[in-house]
Amino acid sequence: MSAREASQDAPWTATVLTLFPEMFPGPLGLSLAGKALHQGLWALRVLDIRDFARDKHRSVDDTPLGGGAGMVMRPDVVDAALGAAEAEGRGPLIYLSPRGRLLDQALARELAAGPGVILLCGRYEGVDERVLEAHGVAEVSIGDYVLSGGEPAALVLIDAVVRLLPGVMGNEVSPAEESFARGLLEHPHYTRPAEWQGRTVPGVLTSGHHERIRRWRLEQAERITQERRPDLWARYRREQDDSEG
Ligand code: 4HQ
Repeated sequence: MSAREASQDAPWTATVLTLFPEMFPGPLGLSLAGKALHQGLWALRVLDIRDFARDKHRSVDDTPLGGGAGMVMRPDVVDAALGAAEAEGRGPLIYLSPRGRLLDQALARELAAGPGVILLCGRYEGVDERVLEAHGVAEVSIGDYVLSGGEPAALVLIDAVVRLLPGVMGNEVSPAEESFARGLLEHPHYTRPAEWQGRTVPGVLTSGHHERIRRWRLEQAERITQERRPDLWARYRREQDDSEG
């Protein structure tokens, strides 16, 4: 039985709720994720939030109570859309928002281990708070900056998860071996020619000495992490201590 059959038939499924369904699959229809999508290694369902608007103008937003700029997505419309998405199951309900838990490799791994995700993409100033409460929606942020909508964040989250699914990575480094899995930034990479515009490749990489190459790459990854990301370096050192001690 294949990994997919063992996981009870349906592949990992991203359900996206959006006012801009044309943005999907977008870049996820190409390259690694796109190939895996066509192979059925994961599935994408896109629901147009506007389809759940009930009035004749199909309005999805309204002005903020208390005043102020912009518009807020209506709770009744978002409720109907979430209800439709939840009826089909497949994973935690997540609203993309700068207020959420920061997306990192650990969260990507957690989500990849489950049946899928239901992603609510907000536009305007966001969604009426009560509908998030009523559905017990979790919030995830892709970083400390402001997007004009949740859709690019949803694309980022799905990309980070899909490449971890069984069978998706093909010939490339397995997710367990890649640098970030160990909590380090990547070592430098080189290809031919060994000299280019007067710049040479570190000699060890053309030495054929696999153990020395492995050690050199680890040293470089550690040096770069220490220099650029003291936060990741501190955590890496802690985890090393814990596993040695
Ligand atoms: N937004 N990480 C505001 C984000 C965002 C982020 C999404 C902007 C939701 C209403 N989402 N809308 N950063 O900036 O996830």
